[in-house]
Amino acid sequence: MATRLQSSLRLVARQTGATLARTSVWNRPVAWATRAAFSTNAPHLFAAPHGKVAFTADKYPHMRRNNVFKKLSEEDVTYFKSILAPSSITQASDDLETFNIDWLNKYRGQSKLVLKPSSTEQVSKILKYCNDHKLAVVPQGGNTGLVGGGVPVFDEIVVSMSNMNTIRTFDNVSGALVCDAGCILEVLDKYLEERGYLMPLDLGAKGSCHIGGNVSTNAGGLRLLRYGSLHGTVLGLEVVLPDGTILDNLSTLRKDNTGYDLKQLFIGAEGTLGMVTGVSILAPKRPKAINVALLGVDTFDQVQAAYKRSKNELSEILSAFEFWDRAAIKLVKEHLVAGANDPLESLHNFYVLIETSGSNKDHDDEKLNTYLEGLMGDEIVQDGVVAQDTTQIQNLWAIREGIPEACSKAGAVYKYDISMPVPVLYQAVEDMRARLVQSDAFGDGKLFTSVIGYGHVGDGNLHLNVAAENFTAEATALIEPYIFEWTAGHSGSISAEHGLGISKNNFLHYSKSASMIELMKQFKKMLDPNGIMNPYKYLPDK
Ligand code: FAD
Ligand code: 2HG
Ligand code: ZN
Repeated sequence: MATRLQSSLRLVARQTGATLARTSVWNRPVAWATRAAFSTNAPHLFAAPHGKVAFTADKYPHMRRNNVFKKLSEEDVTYFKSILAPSSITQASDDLETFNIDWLNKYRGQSKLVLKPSSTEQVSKILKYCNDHKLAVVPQGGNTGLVGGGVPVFDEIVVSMSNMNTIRTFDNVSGALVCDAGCILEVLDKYLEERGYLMPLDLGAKGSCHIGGNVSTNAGGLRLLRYGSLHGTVLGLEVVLPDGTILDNLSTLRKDNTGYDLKQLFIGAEGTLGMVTGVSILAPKRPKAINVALLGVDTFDQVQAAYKRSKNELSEILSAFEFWDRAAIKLVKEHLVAGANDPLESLHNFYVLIETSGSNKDHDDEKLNTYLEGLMGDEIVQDGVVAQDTTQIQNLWAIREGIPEACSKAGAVYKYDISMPVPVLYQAVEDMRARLVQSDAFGDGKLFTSVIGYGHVGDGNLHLNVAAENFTAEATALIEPYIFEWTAGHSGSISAEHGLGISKNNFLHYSKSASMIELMKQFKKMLDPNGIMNPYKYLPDK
């Protein structure tokens, strides 16, 4: 151990030092690939044949179609044909599957119609018609959501934002970007890169998800620690209300204290209050110097110790502090997610990925070097590497970003996205494992094959993934509501960043009081009196 520690220390020190010599670890002949290859293919990478994904309505027989909603008729389609180009209307059953099935292959709706408006006015006409005729609607962005919110439950009409993808304006002085809601996150980031800026959020699904979807889920992601949540970076929104009213609040101002801040209501509303058609967002300057280090650690206490020190010693240059466990790296290795090759020599109980971003490389290198030497010297970490160039930076991130895909390849994955005080973060994983072992439900040939913990340490956000052979009522009953009770009992939130959709709506009371839920219902009623926007989701129906 001591020898390994010694050599690890040298390793990190040499890599962050002025000469930036490459070490044997980085010279290993591994097939590196870029992470974009994964994310741009996200929706269908591991999709089961569609016929095998059960209809949500069959899987959850207690759910009933609300017969207040009208069934789609030829007359309705004729109207939509009068306002949209033929290529913006999808009715063929094979083509509909992409829009009916979610990224996890868990939920499957039965929509017979997908509309792809190209302008805010078209969205307005669609919603007004649907509202007048009580046709239910599901807004859809990149369909990468993880709580079943972006796909229909029954025969709702899907309104896809994929044709609304124009960048409207960019202010090179303030960094305010105004764009259509259907712009893909990665495309926006590339656009900003050419102008010396970056998007203030980043996530593994960036090659597929839309900014409108990000806003509607209030996505957190990998750099929230540095740039904050969309509740702070979104400057304004253009929203079409269910009755067709266009709410133009595309402000580019940083300060505006005139009245209620209405845009906040739509950030994280998951398409239940209206359709977001335009987004104004504040882009920070792109950092000139980026470092990424990957560390191997023995215990979660040491992960916390490393995090505490990073806040002190890296402070203003710290831009991400992520962790994952041994079960996660095993799945990444087993399923060989593109580009995700582990450069550390042996397996560790925990891994920490630290990113620093700043404006002066020498300054950042020195700070990181001192920090890492301290961690090694005090035996807080056991091994580590620092990326030497952009490709290696991408490769280290590919391990982290590949975990959701690797988990999904492990079978049917139950996903829990919970926030809580950092000291109890990993206890949730340990308690869940212990519970499944005690129930004789964990291991080869048992109901569950893997319990994985990873997430955003800096945000107190754990992703607990439980891989099962199949999604079954028996498996579900072993983890729910247990995990929600556990979370509430530890002062946490049952949804840190993925939202509620159809998988968490009935558990909302674990995180919000009865009076808060009642007020939410009143907002919904006021803005969407016919309940046409994304029904059966978000708010409790029990
Ligand atoms: P969709 O999935 O299409 O829709 C999501 C919800 O928003 C639905 O309820 C939908 O009805 C609504 N909606 C979409 N567009 C609009 C619109 N224009 N107007 C109104 N409502 C709309 N999430 C995180 O928070 N952090 C992560 O780090 C993260 N990483 C991920 C990594 C992977 C590999 C995957 C598959 C997902 C990840 N997610 C993450 C979850 C997901 O990508 C995000 O929630 C994303 O923001 C969803 O965007 P989308 O365009 O795909 O939305
Ligand atoms: C991430 O941080 C995402 O990688 C996805 O939020 C987490 O799939 C998950 O559970
Ligand atoms: Zn996350």
